[in-house]
Amino acid sequence: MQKTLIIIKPDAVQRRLTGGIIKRFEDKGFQILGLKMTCIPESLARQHYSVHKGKDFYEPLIRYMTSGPVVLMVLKGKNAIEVTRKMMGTTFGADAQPGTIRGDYALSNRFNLIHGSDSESTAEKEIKTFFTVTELVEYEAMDLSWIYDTSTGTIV
Ligand code: IDP
Ligand code: MG
Repeated sequence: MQKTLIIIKPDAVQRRLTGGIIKRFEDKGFQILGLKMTCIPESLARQHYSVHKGKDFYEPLIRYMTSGPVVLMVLKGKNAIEVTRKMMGTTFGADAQPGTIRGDYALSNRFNLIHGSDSESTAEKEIKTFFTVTELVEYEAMDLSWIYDTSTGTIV
């Protein structure tokens, strides 16, 4: 089972899309291990997006990510990183496939509502950056055997 960090970005919070976005991930079968609302300090935003440092969209991106509260979430599930990114849609709102979060609710190249980790190593790093150990709850999902076929001893 994989874990990933999701950020419901300031535009999504202001547009009251938080609940709808969380619902999509819950409906899919992902388990929420951590959830909180916060404002990301500028230093943390710079660190989180350091791969984009020097690009023309870096400074506006930092202003965007620090412009209001965000909702941070750690999700767990099979192939969580790839599946959540598929559910998010491609980066630019106007290009994103209908049926995805960005495809259904975004038009902007920058204000695209949501972040999701893009690899196992970044997920591990990002989860540690935004959540303390005590903020993450490992608990048994009672419906696990209906989300997946667990009858053979592996998760299918
Ligand atoms: P991702 O969020 O789909 O992984 P990245 O390429 O990692 O996309 O870019 C990080 C964020 O920076 C995007 O989600 C978007 O908010 C913003 N961004 C990326 N490319 C552009 C651009 O060309 N113009 C404006 N903003 C951009
Ligand atoms: Mg990215």
